[in-house]
Amino acid sequence: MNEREKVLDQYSARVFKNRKDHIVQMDKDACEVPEIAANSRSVPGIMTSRGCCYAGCKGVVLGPLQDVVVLTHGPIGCGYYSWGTRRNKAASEDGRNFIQYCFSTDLQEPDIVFGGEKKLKQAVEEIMEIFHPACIMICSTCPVGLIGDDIHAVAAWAEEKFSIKCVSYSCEGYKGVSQSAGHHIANNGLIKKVIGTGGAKPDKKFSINLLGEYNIGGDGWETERLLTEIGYEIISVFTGDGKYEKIKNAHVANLNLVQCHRSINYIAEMMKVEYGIDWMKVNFIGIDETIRSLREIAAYFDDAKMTERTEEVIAQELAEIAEDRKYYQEKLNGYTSAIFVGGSRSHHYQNLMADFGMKTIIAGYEFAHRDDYEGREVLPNIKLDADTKNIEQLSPQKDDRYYHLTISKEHFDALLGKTELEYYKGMFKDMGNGTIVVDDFNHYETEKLIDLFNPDIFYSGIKDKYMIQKTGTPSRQLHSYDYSGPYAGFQGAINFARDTYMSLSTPAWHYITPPWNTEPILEGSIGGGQNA
Ligand code: CFM
Repeated sequence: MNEREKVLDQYSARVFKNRKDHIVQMDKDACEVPEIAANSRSVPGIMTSRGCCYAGCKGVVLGPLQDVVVLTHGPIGCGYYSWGTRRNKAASEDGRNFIQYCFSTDLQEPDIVFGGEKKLKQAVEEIMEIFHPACIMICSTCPVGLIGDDIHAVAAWAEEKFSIKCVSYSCEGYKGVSQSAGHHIANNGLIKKVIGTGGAKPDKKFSINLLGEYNIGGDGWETERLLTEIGYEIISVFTGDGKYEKIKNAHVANLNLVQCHRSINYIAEMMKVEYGIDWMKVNFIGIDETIRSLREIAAYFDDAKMTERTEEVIAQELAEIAEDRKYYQEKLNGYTSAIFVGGSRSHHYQNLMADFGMKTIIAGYEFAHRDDYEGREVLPNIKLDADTKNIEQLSPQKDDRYYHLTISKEHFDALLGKTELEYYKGMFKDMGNGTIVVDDFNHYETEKLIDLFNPDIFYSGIKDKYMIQKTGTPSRQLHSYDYSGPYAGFQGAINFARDTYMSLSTPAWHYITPPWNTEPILEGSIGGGQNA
């Protein structure tokens, strides 16, 4: 039995049937890129680490917008628990930073019975009176979808009455199988109602949008610093420390950089059709990956001065971290790691760990799709199920007002295949033989894999961090960075290495005896029914 089979062995026939396709053990000789089941419903009753559709829309994509009031239409719990749980960092020059507030309509039982639209209008009126923002976004939670409040009509009313932008999102928690559905819904709303409404004309030469960068721990700021130092003009960031006022003019940029493919690829693809803007998959997590990304951006613009400046900045940044880099390479070389995060970082951070000689032996995404594992070449083979079809698929059209091409067809074709221009290779290609990949991992699988592989450190999130530490394995959060960061770019890589080395050298872990070493283990199967 290999490790994969040992994990699955505990499952009942029904659960086994579901989970077996979500767990892959890499065997490069048999198959370079295996197939994995992803973006499908979790098994009911199993402790998954996923979030809901509302979390993906309100929390992930819209939450970081500093000049937008994001109003949760629903009971207070959804608003309260989605407030401040992600480390959205924003610095506002004029003090108008709404992300420190929690806006909710606080629906009560009578509203559920008689309808909540009145309360929603009242909330919008109050927001206008107290905060007078230029843009309000309304996000529905589960009960709103069930009772059928027409939030879109209220948004239209608000636009008319207050002459503001008001965008409504039917992102009820149950809308999809995970927060991934919410990313898609948020992308749709931004492309339909915000991007391209600012009126600016494309006239800047080295202008870019940074997509899928949410400024966790200040990563966005560090990335922006590097790009600006080279000489790029950043039109907008989606959406870390982002602004409605900037995103509405995102259509003028000459290149879209995609950091998190999972959450934002829809906007990148649609902007290509509407405005002709090419997109490039970048990764500013990891030293070698940051260098690769900067060089590929330079190759795209193909300007001698910018290419020279890119190399200057790389050399300068490398010189600044040289001593620390060497120190941590010596300290971290040979350590093994496990990494379970949402839909991008489990891949990105493998590159950063490799910079310091660490090897990832367990990896998994909560909610990524097959292309995030297997690469975008798999896209034509993905069958859309009913849950996916439930989300609106837009058919964007060319916008003649702003359509602009930056590079020639010949140059574009020459870059295809050589760079990650309009391509993402996925996680599998970077994983070694014998390593294991789990889609929509749960707590049982996490525990079992620690037992089988005994990684030196386990990166994941708050839901499993303490459970992992109880096994005597150091754990660091890669959603929030345990309040540290930034981890992006050159300086960020050193911060990450420092934090990792600190965790690995904490003597506390050696004093912990996992409970199963001293207490009798309850025997049983998982999922009920017959055993496999
Ligand atoms: Fe993209 Fe993210 Fe992630 Fe994500 Fe997230 Fe996040 Fe994440 Mo937490 S947008 S997929 S929904 S990189 S909040 S900033 S850390 S699960 S791996």
